[in-house]
Amino acid sequence: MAFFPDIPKITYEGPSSKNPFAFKHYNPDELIEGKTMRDHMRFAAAYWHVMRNGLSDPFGGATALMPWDDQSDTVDNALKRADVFFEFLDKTGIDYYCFHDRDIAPELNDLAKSNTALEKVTAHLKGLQQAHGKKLLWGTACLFSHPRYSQGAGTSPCADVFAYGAAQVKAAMDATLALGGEGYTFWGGREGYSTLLNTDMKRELDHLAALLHMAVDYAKKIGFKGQFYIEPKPREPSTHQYDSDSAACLNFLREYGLMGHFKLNLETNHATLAGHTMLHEMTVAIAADSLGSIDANQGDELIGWDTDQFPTDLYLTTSIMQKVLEMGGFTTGGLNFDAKRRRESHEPEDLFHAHIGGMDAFARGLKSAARMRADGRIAEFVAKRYSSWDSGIGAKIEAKQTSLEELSAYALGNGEPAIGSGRQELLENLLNEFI
Ligand code: XLS
Ligand code: NI
Ligand code: NI
Repeated sequence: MAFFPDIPKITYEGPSSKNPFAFKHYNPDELIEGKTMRDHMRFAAAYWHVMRNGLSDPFGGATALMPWDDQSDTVDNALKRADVFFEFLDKTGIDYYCFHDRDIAPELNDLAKSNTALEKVTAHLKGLQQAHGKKLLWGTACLFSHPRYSQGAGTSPCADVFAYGAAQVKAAMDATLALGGEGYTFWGGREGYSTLLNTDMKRELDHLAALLHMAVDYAKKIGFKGQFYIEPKPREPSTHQYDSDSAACLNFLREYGLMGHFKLNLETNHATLAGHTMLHEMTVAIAADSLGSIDANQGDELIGWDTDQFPTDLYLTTSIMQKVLEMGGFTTGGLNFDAKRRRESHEPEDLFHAHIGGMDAFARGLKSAARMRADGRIAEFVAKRYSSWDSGIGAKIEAKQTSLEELSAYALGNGEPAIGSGRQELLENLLNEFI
């Protein structure tokens, strides 16, 4: 059945194509640094945005046209949506997807019924994955929409709510395992606070860590070998979210003995909400060997919300792909379009324009980053900038073979140090050569 009858299969036509339903830069089988573009990117579509986002905003309701969706919270409607979604994956050539339990299956009026609904949809998705050759990048549980989670799930002041959330995590992990998911994500939108007047922060953090440890234990029990991720975000919906940025997440994981079990799933718009660039967040994560996956989107500097726009900024995609190449590529992770169309882009074909644009923007970013690396001048400059650490007193400091006394004697005999220019403008000009 064709739910998008007017949309052809999107193929690569090259930069001179004027066809809006074609890739101008994303050529899945083209080799870059010896690996296909498809394998570099590992593009994923977000079930929640493609199938479930009606495009409402705080001031107005849904605008998205979804002629296939009868708007009922039924398993039948959920199964039909899954069929639509896989046609979308086929036509865009996206290999992976990500979901929350409540995106793919309805939350019914009791937990047992919701679990059964999730199992039914999971079985259907398994068949669709096999038939269409698609894979699950990661699954997750929605522990933020239902009113019971208004004060958190893993950090709820109410133990019964925590238990309910844990039950949802268990069922979502079962679904992820059944679908061969390569990862499982925790994004704690409500795991934070609105006011510290009513909050026992230490106790809440202990509980959140306990939930994550239970997930690690359960994964062992059921044989789930996928990668666990934490997705940082500073706020929205909570006033302060505990997993606020890369550094805060890493500190939390270290403090609670979870470093070996979790990597980070970094989202561009969350980085900017935290007052960082995505490049900063990636650099922090890579330094701790903890960059797992990416939620690819971009924010709007003029709005200041998590606007989850499709990535089109070539400087951004170049810097992201430069870091991905630098770390040796994704292993379990990928580029998940956690992005939505603007409310004004309400027609089904806009889903295609959005993803085509994001994929082409990343393809250009990948090519620019590879050109930059092949050229080598930027890397050479950085290596040279730090070359005083390669020998002499620098090497001694790095090897921890010196002391304040020795360095004092050295500095006294050395005169005023000479430091070279940082050459920021030159490097910015160089970067522009490759974009
Ligand atoms: C929301 C988050 C969310 C996670 C998955 O801002 O990005 O969509 O990716 O729960
Ligand atoms: Ni996200
Ligand atoms: Ni987001």
